[in-house]
Amino acid sequence: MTRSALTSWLTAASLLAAGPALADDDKGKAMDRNDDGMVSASEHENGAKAMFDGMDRNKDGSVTATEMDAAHAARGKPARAGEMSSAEKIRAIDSDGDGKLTANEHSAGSKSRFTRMDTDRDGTLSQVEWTAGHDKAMRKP
Ligand SMILES: [Ca+2]
Ligand SMILES: [Ca+2]
Ligand SMILES: [Ca+2]
Repeated sequence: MTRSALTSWLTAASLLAAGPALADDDKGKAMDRNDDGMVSASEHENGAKAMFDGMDRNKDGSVTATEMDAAHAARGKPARAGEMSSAEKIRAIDSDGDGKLTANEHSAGSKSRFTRMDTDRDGTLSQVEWTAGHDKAMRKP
């Protein structure tokens, strides 16, 4: 890790301590609870659950594209060019195809994403795996 990468990593970690408003790119770092530089499966699962709860604004147990858009807007991070829209992100893991995500659909989707991102299959995501995998996951096919 270069010094500047380490610095931004540490900055993100301290931003997390300051508040829940996180940019997409900082999510991997935010999930790294024990600060060992790796995201374990359980850290990833907890992070995904917290993300889901944060997006489910009306607390009806499911997340719609509108809610996901609102969550992104609240973080000041609308979808970037070339990135999937909220509707597309939902469609990718919406197993019953009703256009919204339940907590189960979201957790199953994030688990399979974790497996795909863990390219060396050691059960944790390094910063490199996270960055590469996340960029790929968010890009339009
Ligand atoms: Ca909802
Ligand atoms: Ca669904
Ligand atoms: Ca790994």
